Amino acid sequence: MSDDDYDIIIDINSIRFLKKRGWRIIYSKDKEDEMKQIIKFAKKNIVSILGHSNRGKTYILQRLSDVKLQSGYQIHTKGISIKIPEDQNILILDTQGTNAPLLLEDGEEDKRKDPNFIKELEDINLCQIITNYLIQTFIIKEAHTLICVVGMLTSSETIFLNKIKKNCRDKKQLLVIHNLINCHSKRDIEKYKKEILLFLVLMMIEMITLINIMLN
Ligand SMILES: Nc1nc2c(ncn2[C@@H]2O[C@H](COP(=O)(O)OP(=O)(O)O)[C@@H](O)[C@H]2O)c(=O)[nH]1
Ligand SMILES: [Mg+2]
Repeated sequence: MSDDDYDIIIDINSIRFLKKRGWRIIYSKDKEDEMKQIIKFAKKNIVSILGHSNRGKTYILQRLSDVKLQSGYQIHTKGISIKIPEDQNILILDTQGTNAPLLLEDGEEDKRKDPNFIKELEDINLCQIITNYLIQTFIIKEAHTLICVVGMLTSSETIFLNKIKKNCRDKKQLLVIHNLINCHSKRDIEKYKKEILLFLVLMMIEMITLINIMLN
């Protein structure tokens, strides 16, 4: 199971479960004491990753760090999942990712078609948005190296990147990976090139405006 790949999992599912059953912290069985010591004393370089679900975050972490982490469309990384590779001075924080399907409890799935449940679904969705916001804020603050994975730069990904850009003020290494797993044709790639150009132009305009404001 993919959970077994990580040393510690902080199972931040949704704030709506916080009061009911709390958030579980799962340690790998044979390493619990060792892990507590490492977290306490080691000054590791924190490498973390953010992005929508199924953008290849876990896959990329595995390829970059060469540690075993299973990825897959049906494998969902929990909350903040931590891996401390033995022979590297890094601590990897993998994250569940935004835009994931709603986390429903037993019985709620059957109520989906009930029109009265729609209001509840809105609240459940809001809880999940707030939870993701909490995770993002924590990761942006704590990571020394932050990797952001985007796909075809959808509007929500553009908003997400802008938010990261605004919040990464301290000396942080920021890497943006455009993982084009869903780009299948030449036409897709051409379209993507135009979108990225537009994004860069908008960024330049924003920077020039900022410089102007600072100079005046
Ligand atoms: N070959 C290949 N597969 C990828 C790449 N990025 C993601 N995948 C696959 O896409 C699926 C979702 O990736 P995953 O890392 O689990 O997404 P996450 O939810 O963002 O962590 C997995 O089956 C990955 O193996 C890539 O760059 N190349
Ligand atoms: Mg993952």
